[in-house]
Amino acid sequence: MEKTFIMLKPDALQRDLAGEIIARLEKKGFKLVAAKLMRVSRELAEKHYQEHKGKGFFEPTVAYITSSPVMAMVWEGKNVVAQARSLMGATNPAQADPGSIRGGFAVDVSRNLIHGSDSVESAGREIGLYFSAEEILSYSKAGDEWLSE
Ligand code: IDP
Ligand code: MG
Repeated sequence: MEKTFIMLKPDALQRDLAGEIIARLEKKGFKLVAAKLMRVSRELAEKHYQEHKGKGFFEPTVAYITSSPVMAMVWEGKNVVAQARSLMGATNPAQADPGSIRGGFAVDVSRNLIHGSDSVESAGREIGLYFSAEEILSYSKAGDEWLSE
């Protein structure tokens, strides 16, 4: 089953939105298969955002992500990479659908609450940055057969 890397950024935890955001992913029908509350080091943040190195927002984004604890998670489900991005909304909350997480709970691109992998390939890379293989669980849930055939 497809997996994606999701991170609740420091503002999500500081603003008490962790439960609300996790609930949306749960209610959608995705399965949480790994989670840890952690402080991201500068070294890890630079690896995470390596594709943006050299851009103007790189340094502020690394500072933001390392400023306070985050919750790193792996979620599993059918087309979860694209569907989680859809639940998150556009990168800039000002342009995000108001029903989305970023559109509903954030106002500025520099504090957009949540990270989600942008492709299956990125998901594999990002999951590997934050989790070891043993930390990713495989289990069935009672409602699995009611989510897809
Ligand atoms: P994404 O998080 O929707 O994939 P990316 O373009 O990959 O968006 O940018 C990574 C992160 O960098 C964003 O989520 C946001 O935290 C930050 N960021 C992107 N563009 C800007 C900007 O123009 N100003 C400030 N921060 C930005
Ligand atoms: Mg991105």
